[in-house]
Amino acid sequence: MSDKIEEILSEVEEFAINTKEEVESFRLKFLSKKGKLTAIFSELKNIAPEERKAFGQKVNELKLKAEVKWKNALNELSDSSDDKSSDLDLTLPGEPIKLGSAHPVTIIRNQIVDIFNRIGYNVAEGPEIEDDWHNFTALNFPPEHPARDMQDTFFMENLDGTALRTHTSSVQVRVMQQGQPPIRVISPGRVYRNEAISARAHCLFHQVEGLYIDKGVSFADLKQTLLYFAREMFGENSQIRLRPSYFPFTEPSAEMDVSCNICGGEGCNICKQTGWLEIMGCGMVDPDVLKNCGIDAEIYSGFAFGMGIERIAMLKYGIKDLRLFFENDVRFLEQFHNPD
Ligand code: 2NM
Repeated sequence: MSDKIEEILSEVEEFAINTKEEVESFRLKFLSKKGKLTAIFSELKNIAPEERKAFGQKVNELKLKAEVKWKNALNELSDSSDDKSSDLDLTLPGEPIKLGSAHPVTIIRNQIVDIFNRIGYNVAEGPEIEDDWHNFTALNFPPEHPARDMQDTFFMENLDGTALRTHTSSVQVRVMQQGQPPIRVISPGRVYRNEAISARAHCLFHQVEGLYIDKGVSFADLKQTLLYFAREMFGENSQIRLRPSYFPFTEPSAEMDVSCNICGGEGCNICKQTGWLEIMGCGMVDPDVLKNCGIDAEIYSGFAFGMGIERIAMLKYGIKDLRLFFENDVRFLEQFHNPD
């Protein structure tokens, strides 16, 4: 019987295991229920009682050897295959998580909203699809005004008398209709104009418009409010200047420039050698607009202003092409971060 054990032992030792398949054939040959070791264990009962102990020990040793050989082969061969689990180093730091960032229009919009929140303005929002009355008529646009033209405005094909709003003044019309002065609101939002897309124009952009109505509101209040805004937005040394202009809904109307903070007023490419950057339009709300919206123009007066968010962002960040705002190229977007 001992010869049989020796024979199996040399078989175990000589069995070459080089592949996963051979690991399994080794197990089947020696360690499985139908394997040679199970068979030799069953011989135990045929052994003379005085030899049983020694025999049992030898078979156990043999079994251990076979098991160790099998387990080592199993580990080695699964290591060198596609299962890399035993190479896993749990102490390594993780892959950094890529965080998104706010869109530059969002960053600048939030800054503008914050600046006006601090002096008592609330945010008002309204529909992007407007009726003709809120977008034009209430704001003093005469029936034949060119802004009402197909070339400038996107009209809704299926809904007569409606269009995509061309400015957020339509929101302020709604605010005036809904409540009496004092009114202090800003309305940020998307606006749409039927323009050919270029580096300087787009059919979609973002505006913030502001409105302040109360008893005795004057042009001097407008000027001081805009100076405050310019210094908060562009730095405490900023200067402003107002140039006469025209809008249907304000009288008098003006364009506001801020001193160029890139060249400090010396003249550069950005300010086209003038030392000034055009920032927004503004004016005293036309009494007819107040009347159209249910506010007594004999008692109340107000000012309004409006600016393009992309334009402010272009000036602050030095962005040269308006189209970049709408392409969502991550290489552009990931350059902008919310100020702390
Ligand atoms: C501008 C320029 C000047 C404006 C007027 C009004 C309203 F509703 F009160 F009449 N809201 N915004 C306004 C005035 C907008 O944007 C260039």
